[in-house]
Amino acid sequence: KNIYNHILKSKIENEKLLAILLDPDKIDLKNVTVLIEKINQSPATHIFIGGSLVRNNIIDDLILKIKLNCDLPIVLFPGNPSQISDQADAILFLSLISGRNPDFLIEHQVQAVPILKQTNLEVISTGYILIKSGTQTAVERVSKTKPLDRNNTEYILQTAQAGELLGNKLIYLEAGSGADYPIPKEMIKLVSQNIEIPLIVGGGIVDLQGIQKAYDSGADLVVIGTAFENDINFFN
Ligand code: 1GP
Repeated sequence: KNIYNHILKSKIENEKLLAILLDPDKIDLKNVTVLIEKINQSPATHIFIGGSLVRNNIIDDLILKIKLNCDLPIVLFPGNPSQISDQADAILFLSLISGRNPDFLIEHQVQAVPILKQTNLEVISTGYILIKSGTQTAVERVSKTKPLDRNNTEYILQTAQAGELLGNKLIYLEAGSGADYPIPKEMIKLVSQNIEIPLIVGGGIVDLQGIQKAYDSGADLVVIGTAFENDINFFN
C-alpha cells in the first residue's frame, strides 16, 4: 500500500506523474495487448480505470490482462460502486465536492464500504471538483450536479481547501472527459499554491503541450483519456 506515498514523494521531489485513463466501455479486450504495448512506450506512470457509466462488465478481466504485460500501478477511478475491482492496486475514493448531490457526496461511498472491506485496495480519499468547461460532459449528466463556474476562482479554491480540511488526500480538478477546453492554467496555479496535498488535473487535454502547461502551472498528476483513446500513437 504505497501508491499514495509515491504520489506524495513525487510532489515533494517535483517529479511529475501521468495517468492514462481507460474506460472499460470503450475497450475491446482483444486490443488490450496493443494498448499495453503503447502504454509501456509512453511516459505514463499510472493507469486509471473507470468511467461515468460502465455498462460492460470487463473490469476484472481488463485489469488481469493489463497486469500480464505491464507493471504500472492500476488505480480505480469509479463512477459508482459497481466499478470496484479487487484486481486493481488502489482506488480514488471520490467525493464530488463541487456538486450538491448527496449520492455523489456520501451515499455511493457508504454503499461501497462493504465491497471495499473485502478487498486489499489502497483507498485514497479524493476531493473531486468539476469545473464548467464548455458543453455538458458525462460527469455532469450522470451525477446530476452543476459544475463550478470557471470564473469564480475564489470559490473553486475554497472548495479545494474545504476538501483538504475535510481530510482528502488528493484534489482532482476535472474539466470532464472530452471537455471542450481544459482547466485554465491560472486556476491550476491558484489551487496548487494554496493546498498542501497533491493536485490531479484532467479533462480536455488534447496535446503534449497541454500536459506540459498543466505541469508548469502546478499539477502533480495529469490524466489523459480521450486523446489516447482516439489515437494510441498520441505519445509517439
Ligand atoms: C476524465 O480527466 C479525465 O475524467 C480525462 O479526460 O478524456 O478529456 O482526457 P479526457
